Amino acid sequence: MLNIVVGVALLAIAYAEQQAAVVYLFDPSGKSGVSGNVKFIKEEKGVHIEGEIHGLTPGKHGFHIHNLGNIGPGCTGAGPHFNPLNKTHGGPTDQNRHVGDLGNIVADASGVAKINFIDNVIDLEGSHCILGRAVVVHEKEDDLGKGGNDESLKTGNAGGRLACGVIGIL
Ligand SMILES: [Cu+2]
Ligand SMILES: [Zn+2]
Repeated sequence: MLNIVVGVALLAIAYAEQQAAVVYLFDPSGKSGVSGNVKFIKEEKGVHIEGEIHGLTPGKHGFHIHNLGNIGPGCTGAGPHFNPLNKTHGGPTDQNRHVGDLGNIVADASGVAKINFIDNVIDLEGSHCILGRAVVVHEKEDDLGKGGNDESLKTGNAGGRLACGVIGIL
């Protein structure tokens, strides 16, 4: 009996502590036609990122958390990559990366990118918290800081911003 009570109590705590966030991405300027939904679910190994983006050209597109949840003026209002540790731009598995550097998503021949991976640098609380910031999908491939020029170490040369959205509590 005590086992059951303790078990139920632990389950309740686990449930209450599960954190999740969601973002709807679109182009505020209406030009790109790119849109989608992404969820962020905190798990033991990190933050599980899952979703789907439509309307892309086939291939790789830079996918980042940008600093500000300000998309009223368009996706440029989101500012630079979320970088609380003041590092240079990199890929998701690099030691030297912005907290917001989530690498590339890959669109198939019909322009759909299915997203499903875990990142253990972003968080839904604390100093790496992404809540209220913006997700941005870019025109081009992110070179992950290996492009050999200054811009590569800032933005990965990922080009224009096709869609963005503010990350909200789910
Ligand atoms: Cu970006
Ligand atoms: Zn970056």
